[in-house]
Amino acid sequence: MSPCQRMCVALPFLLLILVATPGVSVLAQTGGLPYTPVVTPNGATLPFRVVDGVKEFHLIVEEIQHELAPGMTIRAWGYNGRTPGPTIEAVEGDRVRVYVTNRLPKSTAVHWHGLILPSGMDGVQGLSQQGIAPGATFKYEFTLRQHGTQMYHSHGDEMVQIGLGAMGFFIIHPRRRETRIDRDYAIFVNEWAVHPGSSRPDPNVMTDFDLFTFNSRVFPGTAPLTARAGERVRIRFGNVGQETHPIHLHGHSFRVVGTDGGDLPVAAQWPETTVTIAPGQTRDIEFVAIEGDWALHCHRRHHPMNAMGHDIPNVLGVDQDGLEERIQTLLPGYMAMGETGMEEHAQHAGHMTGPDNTLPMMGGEGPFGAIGMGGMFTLLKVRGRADADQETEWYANPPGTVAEPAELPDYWRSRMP
Ligand SMILES: [Cu+2]
Repeated sequence: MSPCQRMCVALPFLLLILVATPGVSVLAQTGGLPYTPVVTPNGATLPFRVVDGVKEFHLIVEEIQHELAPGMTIRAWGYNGRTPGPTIEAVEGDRVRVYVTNRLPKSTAVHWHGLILPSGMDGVQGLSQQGIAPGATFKYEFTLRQHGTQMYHSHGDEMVQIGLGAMGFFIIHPRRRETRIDRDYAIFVNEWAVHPGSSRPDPNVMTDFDLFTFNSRVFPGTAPLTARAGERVRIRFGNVGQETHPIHLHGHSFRVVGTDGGDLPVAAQWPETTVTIAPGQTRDIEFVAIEGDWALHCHRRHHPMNAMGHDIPNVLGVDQDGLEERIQTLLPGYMAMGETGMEEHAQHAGHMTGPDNTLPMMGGEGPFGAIGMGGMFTLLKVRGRADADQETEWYANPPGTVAEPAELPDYWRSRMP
């Protein structure tokens, strides 16, 4: 048994002792917080202050310049300078007060999605409250009567305001957790229509989106998730977009451990390698991290792609010999591509120029060449103790564990058609 495996076996017992010992809580292990703080990759956590026992937050909804990846910035609407807005974290039983200041040119309201609260605090403009006029500040206050991965988003002219990025996580930790989470991540899945050469997301698009994001970033602009081998990792996914996103993690079998309704009892958790997050849902997954560099991506084939034009003719298998020169007399710089697939786009991305403020379909270099991905794609980088601080490097595969060119054995060669 490796030291790491021994640790994994011993850890639950240690935790049991800690949890079962009066006066000792998980509090002691997390620097004063009764939970492992959530990390929102490419995002932030909303600071709070405590006033007479109430956790007080301030959200400012406003127009922002948001970078999807180096080379492309959009004019979005977000909270406190970002989309998704900063993650709100609190604990079941907390009383929270959230001031919301509207710096949009239009009235808004903030809906606390999935929260159990008084009807008048639900944040639906016109139904539960007056709209927050431009320049005005409203106060929301309620007690958290549940735990789970919840969300907040605009509920005034939703199609436009959410379509431009007005969303964030509202994560409520349970008072006590039986199993410690070592790494806790939160990722919004979303899709955008930003037409080539423009910077304003088009909220009128219903189905034909061209950019697909994790926390409003596209690969290679997505921050990797990191962990040590053997650690228990939770990833929370949220979706207030238009599409479902089946998110697939390589190299692991995870358990779906929570929904918007809170943590699932152990007997109700189910193993998966892909979890689908529909609009309006959140899903939490957990797994024990295994060493390596692993892909985490949406499994809809167009979603790990950038600026995907869907109206192009299919030239797969079409002989384009001599075509390039002929078309270049009309369109200088034309390149005949797609005859054997799309992957050459990744190679051409470096020297071809597209419209301003538009990303190539895919990009990102791996240790063995171009990765050929964009959009909803990121990396889970897991390292053992020996490589503790090397998650910025590529994983050093142990000798003999990388697929490589090989001599085909006679047995198979003789049976080749
Ligand atoms: Cu997707």
